[in-house]
Amino acid sequence: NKPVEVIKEAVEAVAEAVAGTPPVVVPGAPGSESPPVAEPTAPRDPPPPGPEQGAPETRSPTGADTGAPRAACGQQGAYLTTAQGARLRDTDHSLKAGPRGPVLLQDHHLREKITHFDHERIPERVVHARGAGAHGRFRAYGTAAEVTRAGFLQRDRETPVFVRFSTVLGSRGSADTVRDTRGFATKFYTDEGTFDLVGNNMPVFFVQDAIKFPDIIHAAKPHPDREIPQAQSAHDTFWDFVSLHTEAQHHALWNMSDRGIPRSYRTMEGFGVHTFRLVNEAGQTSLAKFHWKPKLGVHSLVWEEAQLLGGVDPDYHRRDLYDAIEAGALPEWELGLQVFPDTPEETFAGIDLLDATKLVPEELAPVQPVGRLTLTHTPTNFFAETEQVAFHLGNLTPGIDVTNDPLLQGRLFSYLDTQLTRLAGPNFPQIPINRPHAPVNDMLRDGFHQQAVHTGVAPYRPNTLDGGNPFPADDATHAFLDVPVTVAEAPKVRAAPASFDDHYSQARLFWLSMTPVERAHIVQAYTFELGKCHHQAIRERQLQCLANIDAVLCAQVAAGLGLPAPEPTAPPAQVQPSPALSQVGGRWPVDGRTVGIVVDADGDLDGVEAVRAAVSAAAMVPLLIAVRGGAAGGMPVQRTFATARSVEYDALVLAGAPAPGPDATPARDAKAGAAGAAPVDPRVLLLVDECWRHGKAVGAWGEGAAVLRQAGVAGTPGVVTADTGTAALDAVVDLLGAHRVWQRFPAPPA
Ligand code: HDD
Repeated sequence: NKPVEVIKEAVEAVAEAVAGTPPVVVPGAPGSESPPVAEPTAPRDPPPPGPEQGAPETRSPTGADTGAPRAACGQQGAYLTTAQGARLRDTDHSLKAGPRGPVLLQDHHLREKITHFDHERIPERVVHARGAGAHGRFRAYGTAAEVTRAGFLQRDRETPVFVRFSTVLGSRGSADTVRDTRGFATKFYTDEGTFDLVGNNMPVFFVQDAIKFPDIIHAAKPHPDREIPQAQSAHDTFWDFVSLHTEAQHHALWNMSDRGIPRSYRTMEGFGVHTFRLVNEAGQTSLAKFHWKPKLGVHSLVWEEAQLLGGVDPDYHRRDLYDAIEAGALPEWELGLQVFPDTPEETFAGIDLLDATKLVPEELAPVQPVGRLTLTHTPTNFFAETEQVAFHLGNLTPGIDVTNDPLLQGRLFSYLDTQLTRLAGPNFPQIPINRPHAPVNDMLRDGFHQQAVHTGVAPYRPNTLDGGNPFPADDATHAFLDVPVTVAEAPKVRAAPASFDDHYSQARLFWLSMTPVERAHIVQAYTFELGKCHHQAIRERQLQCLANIDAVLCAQVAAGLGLPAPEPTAPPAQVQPSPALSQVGGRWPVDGRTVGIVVDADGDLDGVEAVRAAVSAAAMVPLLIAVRGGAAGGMPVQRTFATARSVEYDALVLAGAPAPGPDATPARDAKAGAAGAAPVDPRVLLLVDECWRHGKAVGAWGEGAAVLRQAGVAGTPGVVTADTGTAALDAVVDLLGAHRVWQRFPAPPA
């Protein structure tokens, strides 16, 4: 569903690059009027990456720019070869003793081809296995210079980045729109070394100490006996754990909120979660939390949409990210810092900054913007880049250091460790996507898959034989500084500070900060998830936790489950709500949003043409939906009534009232006919019905208005009609700026 212009541009770019060859046509591309060309037979070089595709810069394993073209090894020249470069004449037939005879063991090409295939898969990430990535750039405003000496945060400094978004629980092939936390990991290839900010779309975490990480993940992953359910927390072991291990309640509440089902990676906030220690040029330190603020605002799906998408388009978030970049709607975030004084208590406004189950409300410590991230290119190759990228919290650069947060400390071990299995050995930093852009001279040698051909004889220090190289750096030459914080003399214990015992006050703060519609969604989410648990005792124990968060929350979930609401075990905490935590309200850009346009051969096709152009001009994606594929009035039809489902569109515009297609469901036709009007294809009525239920803007002009009447939604909030297509679109886009028509939900925001 790339806009045709983009496809055409890409095709032209490829054709230009492959000089002397006939233009390439993407066979069957929507709107392509040329017939598919015959398979090219004249030898030619591989095509270069498409215009929207990036690739890791080709650096030598030591970080120096080789100036070499990006062409991957294994894909050079015009001819098919073995892995050793011997040219092959046939890759379709095994070497046999006669055409009907047995295959010969001496067929090296057969064995090499199958062996390599057999080993194509690597272990998926133990968590965050499902993800999508993109290349981009980060430009600093310079506003962080007072608190950190980090070079990439100095004014106007531009740094290449690679970002990977992910779900936590599902396997590599799981659906994108499940209810889960999302990962938001950013690799900054700075000239002082690589800095990785490995965060989530939620500012708090389930556990306070990394030693509990295997427990929460074992509880949340599928049950070990039957390996179900996939990619979700709606099952007994998850709620068994979080109801017993009550420090998880705050994060669980975020997962049950709309944050657990984002509309898009592009509409998620990101959080570094932990408190970091920053150091400025003068050596002064401060504590800080990192935030990513999306330009498009924070928006979510509604639960029914998320569930439908799991079947209709399991790759929804991945597709959305790529489509937006390819359509030129480049995703953007502002990086911000909450800065706190570095006091011995390491608290701010009474909040323990080392406790990852706590956030600091923005009303108490504003998020100060320090730079802008723009994603500019999709990967050239998913495996090489998105799958092999390896993040690590220990990848720090001068000016940013860690704190004693026990969750952070354990992570410092885990990320390097896990890559040794996942990427099979210690040389994974040499994989192109992981290569630093700063020069590397590390004295690390040998190991599996060593790419570097190291020179010299003295990978040790001190030495004279390699002229003393490499030399230690200092402040002036940008050495990393381990901040010499005083470590208190204390007994060796397995214990947490008393402040870590408060498990409910911030969960309550979050709940009280939600608007009524967001609270209603939270109640529905808990009711769904606990309704999926088989053990009554687990439901009851979780209700007890909810009672300790808020009596109304508990009562409403209990009512949904048909259980009595327990009393809290302690009086509820007195907390100030933080309006910044709500995602309802405000108006936002609509870049990269998808507008479905229902067309009818008898409708106003000129008007459709104008609407399509206006949607594209607003950096949104128009998708034409018609009874059958091909073209309508010369415009490409991207969806038919058989392939279209409402959940793909952020808004719907109707340009006609299409009669039932030959493959429409007869029962619904009869019903529509009985209403006295000319029957409309029932799948169009379903589109309208679902869009309406999900709070989406719906517009119509001309005959399209008849569909609204027949669907029973005419004249309701967020349903507009106009004389022309562009006027209808204007009204729809205006509504889309608020993300949803919130008035349609049973509990509208106050
Ligand atoms: Fe983690 C991956 C984020 C706690 C152990 N984590 C991983 C990824 C993200 C996070 C975004 C995917 C990176 C990618 O795209 O490759 N993790 C977090 C956040 C945490 C957190 C925000 C808490 C604030 N993680 C955490 C703990 C541990 C781990 C406490 C272990 C003690 N995480 C891992 C891991 C993974 C990982 C096993 C799996 C794949 C990988 O690292 O490279 O090491």
